[in-house]
Amino acid sequence: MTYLAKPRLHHPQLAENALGYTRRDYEGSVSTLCAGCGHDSISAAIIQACYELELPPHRIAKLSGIGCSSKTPDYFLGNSHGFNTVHGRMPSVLTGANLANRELIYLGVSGDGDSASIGLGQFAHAIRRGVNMTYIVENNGVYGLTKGQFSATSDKGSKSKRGVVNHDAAIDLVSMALQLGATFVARSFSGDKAQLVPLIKAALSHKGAAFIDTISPCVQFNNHAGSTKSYDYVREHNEAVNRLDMVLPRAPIQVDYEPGTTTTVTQHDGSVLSLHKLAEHYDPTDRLAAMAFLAERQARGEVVTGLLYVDPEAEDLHEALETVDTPLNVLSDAELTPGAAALEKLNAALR
Ligand SMILES: Cc1ncc(C[n+]2csc(CCOP(=O)(O)OP(=O)(O)O)c2C)c(N)n1
Ligand code: SF4
Ligand SMILES: [Mg+2]
Repeated sequence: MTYLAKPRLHHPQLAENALGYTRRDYEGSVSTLCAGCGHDSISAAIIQACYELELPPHRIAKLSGIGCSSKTPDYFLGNSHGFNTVHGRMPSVLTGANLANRELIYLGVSGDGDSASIGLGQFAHAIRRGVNMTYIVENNGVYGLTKGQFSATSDKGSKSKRGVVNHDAAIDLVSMALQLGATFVARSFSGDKAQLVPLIKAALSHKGAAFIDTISPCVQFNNHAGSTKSYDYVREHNEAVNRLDMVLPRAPIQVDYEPGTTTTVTQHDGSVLSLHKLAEHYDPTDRLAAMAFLAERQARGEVVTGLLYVDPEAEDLHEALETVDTPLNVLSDAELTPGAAALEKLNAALR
């Protein structure tokens, strides 16, 4: 039951981060998802990432839409701000919250139905505007909550559990995010925590629109032979372009990899992304090359994962709009209502 809180007791020697919090302090209530659902692994990765980044839970705002995936914010970050919107509307509510208070760290969690069908327009505009957020789609290629209809990310030719063939072309959210101007784009797999945790950490540290498409098998409706979003299919066709290590600004940079096979990218906040190249010649700072690489591999039925693109110099929506630095909720009445003379001046400027 979603209202069942986890017991607070934990092992007295459970490790603490620099804030004195244990991993348990980043958990939420008991999950009600099906045992083995990929979404629960993504929740665990988010918990681990926030714990390792030493984020104060009260500084995080988690938002979602509707679906099994969108239920998950109940199962992590129980001490953070949360808003469960209506179906497909998470991006606009997140944009509004972000404009009102730029000091919080925004985490949007959605599903392939939520973002690629009813919320496609919302997804597109939040990404192209460069809202400072981490946007995770828990992509199972199916409407899990409503019992297994094809979603817009189901591959053409893939089969439903009952053997029905999907005749519609699939939307690839990663390619869309690249085309729309996202400044951090990654794909991962719920079954690969070693890859997913650093990607979430890097996305949370990124300034601008960071998008992670996470293939997350639905064991109930889309984990059979014929599905391209099953555990077996993704394991067999996963092609990682790089392995990421995320180094916090204050930590010494230690990289184990052979020189020549590692690229480092320093983000706005000083964090260093250390990328061990797995695909020769893959450059995660070249947007056009990334799009071409994805299209080519997709045509071969491969699932390309890793950090696909990053622009470390990205600006966000606040810079484009030249908003005030102070969150709106701490501005005084006088600052929020500058009076008739100021209004008259503004109107005159628009005539
Ligand atoms: C306006 C509206 N239309 C339709 C629905 C029914 N509905 C609920 S969840 C969902 C799809 C969820 O799919 P996805 O986002 O992929 O999440 P999953 O359950 O697969 O994680 C739909 C169509 C709804 N809740 N609201
Ligand atoms: S129906 Fe599918 S997506 Fe929903 S909880 Fe079960 S396994 Fe997960
Ligand atoms: Mg889904």
